Amino acid sequence: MKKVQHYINGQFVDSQCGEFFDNYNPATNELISKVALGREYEVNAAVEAARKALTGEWGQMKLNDRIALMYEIANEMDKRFDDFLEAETLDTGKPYSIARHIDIPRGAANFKVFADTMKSVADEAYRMDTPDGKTAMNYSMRQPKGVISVISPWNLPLLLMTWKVGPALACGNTVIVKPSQVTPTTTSLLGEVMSKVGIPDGVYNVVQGKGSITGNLITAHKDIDAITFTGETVTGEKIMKECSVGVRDVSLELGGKNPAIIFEDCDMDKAITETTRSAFANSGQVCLGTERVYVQRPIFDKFVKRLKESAQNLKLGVQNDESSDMGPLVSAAHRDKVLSYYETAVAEGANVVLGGGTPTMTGNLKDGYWVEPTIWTGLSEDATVVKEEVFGPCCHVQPFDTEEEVIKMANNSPYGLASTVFTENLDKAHRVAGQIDSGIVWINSWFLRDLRTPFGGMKGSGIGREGGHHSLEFYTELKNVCIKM
Ligand code: 6OD
Repeated sequence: MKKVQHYINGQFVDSQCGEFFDNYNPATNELISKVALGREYEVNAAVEAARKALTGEWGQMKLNDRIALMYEIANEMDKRFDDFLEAETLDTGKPYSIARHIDIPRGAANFKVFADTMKSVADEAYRMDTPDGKTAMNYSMRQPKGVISVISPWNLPLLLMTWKVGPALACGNTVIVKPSQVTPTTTSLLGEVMSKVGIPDGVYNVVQGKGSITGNLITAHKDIDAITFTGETVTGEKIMKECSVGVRDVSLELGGKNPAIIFEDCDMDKAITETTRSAFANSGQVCLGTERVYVQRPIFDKFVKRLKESAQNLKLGVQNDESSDMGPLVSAAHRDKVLSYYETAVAEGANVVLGGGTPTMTGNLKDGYWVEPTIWTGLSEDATVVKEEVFGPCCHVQPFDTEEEVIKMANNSPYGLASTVFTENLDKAHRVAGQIDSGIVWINSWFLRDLRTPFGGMKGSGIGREGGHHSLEFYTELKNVCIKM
């Protein structure tokens, strides 16, 4: 049986206590690997190695050499594209058709973009008159924040982990990564890449484990300078509380209940294509995904009919079937949670336009964690599935009459991560984008990412912005030097 180990101080190791936990293929519920369970010993060893590396070869390295290493990591990831693809799709159950175009290329891109960013970091300078008639010069400089812990989720494991490891290393920090317990493998594979390209020992560390054990040990460790986390809002709140001890910095990318606003003057084909993606891609397990769809009344019936037809055409299938569009959910626990939302929707009076249960799968797929793509109408704004993040392949579609009304509906949420607006009217697009409370607004598109732009959420969707130069705010300390002439 394959083992997934920790990567600490440049070495792949089992846990000192010898404990492992099971990792399953979501499509079949078959055991695919045994994963080392990190406890205090491993967390302490990783923190110690990461701290030591800050003052060794890595800490002394010239910026240009560090930037060159970032490109080498990206190149090596590209060379091992198929290994990453295989590992990621087995852990998550997502089809090649998604991982090949989204997850895996973004792994390498996340190192390249921050290597590029570091080439153009500017320092500020201010000349001043001093009280005794002389002159002083102030200039700012950035230095690495120190040891950063990256706690990454299971929905886009490689993409979201490297989105944080990329800038952390490019800025000269050292990292301790704790991937989700259900998707451990690509984090470990990245250790092989780090070793191959010559990243010094202790710079990139991985401690595998469960959130309730390993995650808690990491967030409570006072020698970790900052934590960056992507995941559920409730966990984010706990991490933030923990980080208040020792006044440690935190960057949080949390949940969403993202609205799509479809105006009657939209290009219907575009709106259908993009909303099918935003609601059902990755089996709805994307924090940026659409779960609330608001459609202007004159086109409501037509839109619902066409969205249903489009979602009906999605082919559910295993990861290495090139023709499948949608895989299973990531775990049995998550499947049960999503199905319980499906039941609640019906209990609260939803009209089920499509799906609402589990599909009939055959052969060894019978035991996988499959759910149907689901569309509801007819619920009120207070209904559970209209308010809470489901994180499954589902959406509720509701009519609206006026622009003013739909902006209120869209903003009626404790979250504020992403939104989409479909209209061919440029003025309206700008006007509406300016009034929606979300960190990103996509007009006539979805998940179109320029990695230099600020990315993050408002309200309960997170704290901080990452991307391009914005990532420097979290991954560096800004210091002022004042020189009296
Ligand atoms: O594209 C990104 O950089 C990003 N952070 C996406 C987040 C997706 C959440 O599921």
